Amino acid sequence: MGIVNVTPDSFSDGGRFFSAAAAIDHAHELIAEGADILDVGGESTRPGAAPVGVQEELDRVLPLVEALRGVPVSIDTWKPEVMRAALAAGACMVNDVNALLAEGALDAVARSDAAVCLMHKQGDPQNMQQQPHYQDVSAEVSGFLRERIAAAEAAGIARERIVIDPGFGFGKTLAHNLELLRRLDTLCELGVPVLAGMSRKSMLGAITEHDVGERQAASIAAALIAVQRGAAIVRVHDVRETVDALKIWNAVNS
Ligand code: 7PM
Repeated sequence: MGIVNVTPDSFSDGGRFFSAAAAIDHAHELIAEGADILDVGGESTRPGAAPVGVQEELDRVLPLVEALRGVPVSIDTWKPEVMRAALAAGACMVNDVNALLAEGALDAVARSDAAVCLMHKQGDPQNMQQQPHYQDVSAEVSGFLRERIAAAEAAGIARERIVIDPGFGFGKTLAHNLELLRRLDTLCELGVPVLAGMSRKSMLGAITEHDVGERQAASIAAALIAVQRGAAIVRVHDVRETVDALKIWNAVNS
């Protein structure tokens, strides 16, 4: 899953792709590099990110989703209105960092035939990194995602459409993130594909002491480890490099 942020404050590409034209070019580059799906986001959800209104988010993402008809696109949003509009414009997946908890979100996805990623987070971008706290982070994240799978199925979303994600960096300390990566296999026991998104995140910066622009090797390592521990999808910025790393892993495993 290649990342296409259409936001002015994206933490890792500094809004390089805020214009639709630049984002469209980048999207096609990522497909050429081997991305299987593109995650299009119009509201940054990194710690401290400023909230974005529905219309502003729609204005950012719809031109891109429409221009990418024919390309598998995931819409990275928690807003049901944005989900509905992006699905109508051709998106085939909803990537919801809020696990369809918003009013109307379950219904927006249930009415479609789209896939959905249900992600765990503790708190919101404005506060989630202040005091992350868990008794047993792996058990609590698994328990939450188990509940969200059940809620999605109860709303009529078939299990085959569901992906889950522990939400690295969303209300987790470095220790929590590492524990979740170490025990990613327990998440895989829930019986649906697992998505892992660690690309260029601060957890990697904390370990390597590199700034966001110097975290490519760490991001590739993290993606490979996630796949080795059962992840079916990795959400990355550096598609070409990650594809090559996973080709080596797959060659060893074939
Ligand atoms: C902190 C830093 C939090 C960077 C979020 C980010 C994920 C996602 C994002 C993820 C899924 C960024 C990310 N991260 N969707 N969207 N899983 N499913 O790249 O880990 O800005 S936003």
